[in-house]
Amino acid sequence: LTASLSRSTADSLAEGVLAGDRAAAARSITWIENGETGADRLVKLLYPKSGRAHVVGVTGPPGVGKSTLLSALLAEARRRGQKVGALLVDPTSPYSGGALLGDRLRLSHDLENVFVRSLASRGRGGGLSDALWGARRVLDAMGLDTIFVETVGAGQADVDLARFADTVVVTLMPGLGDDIQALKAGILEIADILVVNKSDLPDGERTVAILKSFWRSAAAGRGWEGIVLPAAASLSRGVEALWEKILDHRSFLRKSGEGERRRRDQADEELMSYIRKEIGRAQPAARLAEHAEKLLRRESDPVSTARRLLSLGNNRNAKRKKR
Ligand SMILES: Nc1nc2c(ncn2[C@@H]2O[C@H](COP(=O)(O)OP(=O)(O)OP(=O)(O)O)[C@@H](O)[C@H]2O)c(=O)[nH]1
Ligand SMILES: [Mg+2]
Repeated sequence: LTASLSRSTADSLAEGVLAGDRAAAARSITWIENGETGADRLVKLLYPKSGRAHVVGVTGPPGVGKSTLLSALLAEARRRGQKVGALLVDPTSPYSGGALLGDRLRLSHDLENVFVRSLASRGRGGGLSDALWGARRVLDAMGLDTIFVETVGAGQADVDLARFADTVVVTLMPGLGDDIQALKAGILEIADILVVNKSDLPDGERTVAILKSFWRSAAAGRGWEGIVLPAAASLSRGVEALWEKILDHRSFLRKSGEGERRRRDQADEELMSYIRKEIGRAQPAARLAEHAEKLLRRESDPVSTARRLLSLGNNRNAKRKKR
């Protein structure tokens, strides 16, 4: 009974999402995050209807003004009649039952109809939220033109974002351009567009100049010369220019084939995220720990154990399917 109930709920949620219903979208994402029975079916139903939305990742060190910038970008996009939404991956604050981070993302009047959702970044050592792919498919199938994703720039999450977003906007602030070598090894490598926010503060121009002279974008050589833009998000300065650049990058992706290349990477990544999920289901952490114990006692080796665990997983799935 529970199974058929969740099946019909999944069907009606999917219907709601496809009709653009924001309540249905919010519920769907909660389902996906909590790994409810039926969430798999929901993703299966929505996936074929997705793929149209442009995904823009906004990342950068803590406190540079990413959320303020995002909020201004959402308002700008709305003014231009675009359907937009945002997913905030927030490793610094505890999961709040899906409530948006009201204090951080100051929602102006223009944003009343914009779908914004925070996701806890749990699992996978500092990487992006496991539920992020599913949440993206929900917003995508809802018919949004652009989906923004905010992450705090920190190691693994950056690498993951580069294989999630179509366009990566890295946000910095005055002074942060000084140690260009340190930045180069990390966050600058994934950027398509660099924004020096808080350019109302001293040294804004100097930081822009330093970055302009040293930084080459991730797609340099493929026809996209990265651009460095000053902005002051809290004063709504530089936001229009940034939105224009995002649109330019979108058309570059389309024309150059780079967009297709990125989508192929994303498909790989999305598949891997579900493979990891399936392995986790078939081999719960407790069982993995038992196997690790055996390895420590040298009763087995990791190569054979991994192979055995994976084929065990397959048999289980095969049995489940037959039932
Ligand atoms: N002077 C100045 N302050 C700004 C500007 N943009 C944002 N701020 C302020 O910077 C602080 C941090 O802004 P957020 O938008 O929360 O920054 P964030 O990067 O999203 O922060 P985390 O998500 O915690 O990493 C807030 O107090 C903002 O008001 C700006 O352009 N100029
Ligand atoms: Mg923020």
